[in-house]
Amino acid sequence: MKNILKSMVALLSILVAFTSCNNTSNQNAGALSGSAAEKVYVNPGEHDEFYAFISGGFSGQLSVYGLPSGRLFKVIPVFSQDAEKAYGYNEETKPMLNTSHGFVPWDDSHHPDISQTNGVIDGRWVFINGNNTPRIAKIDLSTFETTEIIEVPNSAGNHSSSFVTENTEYVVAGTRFSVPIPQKDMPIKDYKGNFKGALSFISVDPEHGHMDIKFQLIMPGFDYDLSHPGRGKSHGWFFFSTYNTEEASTLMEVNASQNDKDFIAAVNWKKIEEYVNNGGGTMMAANYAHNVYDESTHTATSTMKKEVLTVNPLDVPGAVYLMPTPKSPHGCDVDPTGEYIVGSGKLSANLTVHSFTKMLAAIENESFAGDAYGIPIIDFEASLAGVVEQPGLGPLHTEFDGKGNAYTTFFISSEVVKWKLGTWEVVDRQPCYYSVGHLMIPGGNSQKPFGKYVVAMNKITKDRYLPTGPEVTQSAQLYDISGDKMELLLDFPTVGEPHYAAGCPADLIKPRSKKLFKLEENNHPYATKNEADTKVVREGKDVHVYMTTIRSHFSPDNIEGIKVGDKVYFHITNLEQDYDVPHGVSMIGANTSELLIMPGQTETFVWEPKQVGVWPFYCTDFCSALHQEMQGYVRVSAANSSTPLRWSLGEDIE
Ligand code: K7E
Ligand code: CUA
Repeated sequence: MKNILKSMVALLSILVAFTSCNNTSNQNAGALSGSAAEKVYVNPGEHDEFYAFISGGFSGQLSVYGLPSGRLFKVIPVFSQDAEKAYGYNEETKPMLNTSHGFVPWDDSHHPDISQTNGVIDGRWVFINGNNTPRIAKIDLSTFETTEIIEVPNSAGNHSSSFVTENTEYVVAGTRFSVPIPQKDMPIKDYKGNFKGALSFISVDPEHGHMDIKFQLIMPGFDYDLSHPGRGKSHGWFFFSTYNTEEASTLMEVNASQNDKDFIAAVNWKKIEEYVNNGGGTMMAANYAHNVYDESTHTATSTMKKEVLTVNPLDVPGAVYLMPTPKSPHGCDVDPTGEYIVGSGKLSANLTVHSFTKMLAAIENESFAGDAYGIPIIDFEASLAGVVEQPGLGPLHTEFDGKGNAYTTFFISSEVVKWKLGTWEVVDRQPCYYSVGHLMIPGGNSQKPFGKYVVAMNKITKDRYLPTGPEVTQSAQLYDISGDKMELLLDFPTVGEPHYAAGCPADLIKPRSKKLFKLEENNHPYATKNEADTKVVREGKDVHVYMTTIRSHFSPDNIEGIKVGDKVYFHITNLEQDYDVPHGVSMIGANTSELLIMPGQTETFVWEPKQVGVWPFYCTDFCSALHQEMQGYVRVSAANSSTPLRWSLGEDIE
């Protein structure tokens, strides 16, 4: 009880500090100099130097910005339906949102990470996690489309995800919430010792990027919060921060804050991979969706997988260790050399930095301070590289500039603090407006950061923008970090709540960006490749419309013989073969979104007419001077009518 009271007092004082920091108004708001404006100004028609992929948090999506301008280019739909692009609405992409719980049209996405080769960002794919219904998505950076989503079984609150190893061997997904594995009906109070935490290593095919769960490490029932890969000298290892090593299941704000230290778990995945390749591990029954979008058929398929390989850490001696880390660490960040692992204890006054070299020595010397469920706990001092003393309040996340500096966000004191690796001295600090979460330096999670800018992503904006009612935008802030002192350059609003982001030089992605889909490579089963082949086919109550678009008409644009009670599939192929000429289509009363069809692509929407009449459809994307003429009619007759099925373009139906 005394402990509980103590923690409550500590938490209260943090809350007070938090509130007061947000009450201080933004004295520095007007302090931007002309040179700051110049640094973010991108001349009209010119391109930004960097792409930034910023997580959409509770929007479930991923937004694409340019840096330094902060201009928003695109919101890539990932885990949530997007009516603008028909994602999750058209027949082709609905399977992307299939899960073991059925169709789940929303998620909470936190941590994008760009694929790497030899520890350097390669710009091929970006991965991102769905927290709520555990999933990992892959986005192809030639099309900027979500092309694969794999559900993660035995996981809940898929938060210490999705970070890639230095050759994208794996994208790693750790569970935030421990759960019964396998799931079963049991009393919540029996959590301790019975619930487990799954850390999933999802292999990525080096050529096609196809994802597959290679193995799941079944760990003690802690909360696995953040993770990062080892790199360089620590390549082959993965680090996960934990909290709730108390294994509490209620009043967590108090009960999960009892232990003075929680852990950073160090996992030697190379060792486990070897064990698994030699037949180790236990195949366990499971049920999870694997959804793949095929660019040639422009269609996604969903397959339910029925088993997953699990590994008990005790079966692979020398593979897993626990490094004590003060006060419920959140961020778990590895520097570009792979030597330092930074643990950000949310309730700690100091930042704790572990040394990979010292960790190996401690393992060698067996400098252990006991074990947790048989997993050795390394002596705190033995792996400790150093401590950044009292840098701020409420540390969350750290990024690196590749020049020996680290940048840590402090949620409570609302600032970014720059400090030196090795000497642990604080060298600069800049306020954030307000309550910063993650930060991002392009390439910051790799061996080669591009240390020119840091983007801070804020939870609260208060007075920074014109008010928009009770709901105000979340926001990012851009700082120039090329000099000794950070300089605030720009605020820009974000879509949803930004958690992490990933950035890279534009030149990595720009030359590979696809301009159109080749019509001759379109293998959609309902593709229509020229107007002569357009038709309408009735199969019982299902009617398939094979339709094409080209500036500025639909073919056919008059259809008769549809009846109330029919299910009409509009399969529309955009015949255009020019860059940036999509056509849209929408049908009155359709219980779905429009389609937005890229050149050479086929998409399908379903319309179930409920009322007799003559109903128009039209193009929704202003595609030409005669866009407004791009329209057509469908005649809907009574269910028992004998109106013949007919279709036409440019002639009257007799
Ligand atoms: Cu927002 Cu990475 Cu989900 Cu910290 S987490 S802020
Ligand atoms: Cu086609 Cu507007």
